Amino acid sequence: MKQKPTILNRRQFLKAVSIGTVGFMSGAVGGFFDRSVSAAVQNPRARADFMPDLDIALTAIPDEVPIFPGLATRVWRYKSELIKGEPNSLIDIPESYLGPIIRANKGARVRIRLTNEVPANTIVHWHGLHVPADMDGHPRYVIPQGQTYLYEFEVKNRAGTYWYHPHPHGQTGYQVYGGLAGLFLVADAEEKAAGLPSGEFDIPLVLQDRSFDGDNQLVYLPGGRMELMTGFIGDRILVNGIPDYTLAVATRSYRLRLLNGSNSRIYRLAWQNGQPLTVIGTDGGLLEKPVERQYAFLGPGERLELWVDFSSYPVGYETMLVSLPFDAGVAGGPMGGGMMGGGRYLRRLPNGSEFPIIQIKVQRRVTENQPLPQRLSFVSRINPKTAINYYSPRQFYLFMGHMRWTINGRTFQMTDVADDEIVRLGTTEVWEFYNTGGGMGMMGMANMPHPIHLHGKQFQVLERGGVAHSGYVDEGWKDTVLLMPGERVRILVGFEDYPGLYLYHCHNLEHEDMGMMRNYFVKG
Ligand SMILES: [Cu+2]
Repeated sequence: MKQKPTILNRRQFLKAVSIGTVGFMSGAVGGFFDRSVSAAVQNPRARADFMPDLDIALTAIPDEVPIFPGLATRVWRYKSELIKGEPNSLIDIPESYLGPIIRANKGARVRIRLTNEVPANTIVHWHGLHVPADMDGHPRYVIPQGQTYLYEFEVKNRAGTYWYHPHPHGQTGYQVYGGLAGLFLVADAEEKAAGLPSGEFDIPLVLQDRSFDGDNQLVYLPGGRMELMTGFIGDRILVNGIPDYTLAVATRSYRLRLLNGSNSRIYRLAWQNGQPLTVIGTDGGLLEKPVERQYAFLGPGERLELWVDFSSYPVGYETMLVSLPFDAGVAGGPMGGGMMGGGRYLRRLPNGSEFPIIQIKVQRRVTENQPLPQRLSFVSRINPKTAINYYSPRQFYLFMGHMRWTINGRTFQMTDVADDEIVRLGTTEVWEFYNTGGGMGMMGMANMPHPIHLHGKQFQVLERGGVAHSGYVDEGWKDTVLLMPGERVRILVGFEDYPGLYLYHCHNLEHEDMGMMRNYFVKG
């Protein structure tokens, strides 16, 4: 089961990462991997008879944007153009450099023309969407600068908060960090019937952490190799690409759609004033009914939808959405990933520290309001007994081997699939992930949280075991599930509709880029 560490990939990765320490977004970073694999696979499935309801040109460009007073910040971002569709299908978040919000109805046929104008190979992954394998943004489909990749797919997902970001192997962390990410919101009749706050009362909130130098430029992985083991942790919290984010609200209810778009930071969300969180949705859309939590973890890649009512507060009232402290595990020795030890670099806002995320100000009084719906949607439970391997789940051990994070001791190879990574189209399975951590890191035992993401599928969490943690929202549909050190999670996943090669991986983007990612093959 164990594989030898792949020296070539490791070198390629370290090379890719070193770019970040010498001037972010300023140089050419393309061409790290085998072009014979990635060469110009434009789109084998584009069909002449595809009649899109929504047609969008999405272009990745280098740009400079004002984030702080003074010098503009060099970023990479998505600019977009609506070629066909309702005007509100494509919305730029005001004052944000993040990608536009793409809005589509369930059942819509979507065409997206991705053009690459950044000096690196790239490809876009539609995180959470159930699409054919060659529409999913697998790294083998990367396109070089100057080329276009045509996506055509039908939106089969239920209403929910999905998102998109680059997925070139070894450079995902760098490119997402640079600004390439956006929301993909799906609507349907069931969501509409639920009667949730909409329009200006439905607020997208993309949470990311960043570090900037004295010239307002992004700094990536200042901790070098040590920081690869833990993942990038920034010292500024940005919401929708904006620092010190303030949300001015009216005295009424809101729907807040939270995405953790950070490379590796985990948030333990709570209201500063002690009121519980009212959670109405997760990765795969609305829950059946609202649930309350004193706090909730949000790992990289995960989404959480909150309902909150400010009607009982006076104008002028202020509160905050905060991240509460938690034990973020240890990688690279007992000193917490170089946070203090080794003298290599100082992390001012370590993972698991306490900080404000969003400042809320009640700014105006309104009289109309919408109550919290007691019924949100229908979530069809997968019967565990329908899983073909219910009594012998497919097992995945997450641990460090040879100073790299692995899944079952393996790391990513572009088209590699092991015998135990092949599933049959039309079946349902139980997959069991063990965060065994363990192994020796660079300076000792390595134990870290790992948010595990499956491409192309929504799944249901069957049960958790191992160490006991609270604060998860495992209800409803998920595409990313967080495992704290020592934890075990069983999920139920169905392999419907589409055969082909898909990814599963840790969504700590530095872990992913290191190769904590594998293919699984859906055999038709
Ligand atoms: Cu990980």
